Amino acid sequence: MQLTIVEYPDKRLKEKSVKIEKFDKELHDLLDAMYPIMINSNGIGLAAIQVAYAKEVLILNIPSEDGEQTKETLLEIINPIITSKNGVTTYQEGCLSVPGFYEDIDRHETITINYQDRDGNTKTLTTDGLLSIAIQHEMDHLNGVLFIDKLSYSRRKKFEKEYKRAQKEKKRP
Ligand code: QAP
Ligand code: CO
Repeated sequence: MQLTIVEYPDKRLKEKSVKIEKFDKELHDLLDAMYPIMINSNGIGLAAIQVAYAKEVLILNIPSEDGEQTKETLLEIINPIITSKNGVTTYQEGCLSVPGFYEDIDRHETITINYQDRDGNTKTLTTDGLLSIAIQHEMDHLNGVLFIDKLSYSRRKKFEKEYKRAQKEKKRP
């Protein structure tokens, strides 16, 4: 399965993802293909829509305190729903689909989610810190929402200008 990362302003990033019903080889192949592309792109989180699969699938791999990112802490989250949330926290977010741009975004500080693992087992997770932020960021992707959609009008304008400029720069021969 050869995947590539879909980048803004590709319209596919606006698609709503659909629930996973079958926890079969096709799902496992997708999950297994998402991991290396996330790691090779220096990512800590990836939603399936970012590789053009509009399915409620996301993976997260938050580095430990010493900066090490090991597959042992990989989280595979299918069909997540937030069942409880508390507090507010701000973090300078980025996104593999919006390369080179980072902005402060407000999120819930602590969340509890219900989700399924790759075998369809139901799980509950309560978390805060970077993992909580990353889960909320990735869950937004399932609804076709990017972190730049949460910016104020003026910051969004600043983003569009900077991003277009950077894209032109990229395309230069
Ligand atoms: C989502 O983001 C996230 O611009 C995951 O040039 C964001 O992995 C989780 C990345 C904020 C927690 C907090 C971005 C890599 C990676 C770039 C990412 C880039 C290279 C973003
Ligand atoms: Co993202």
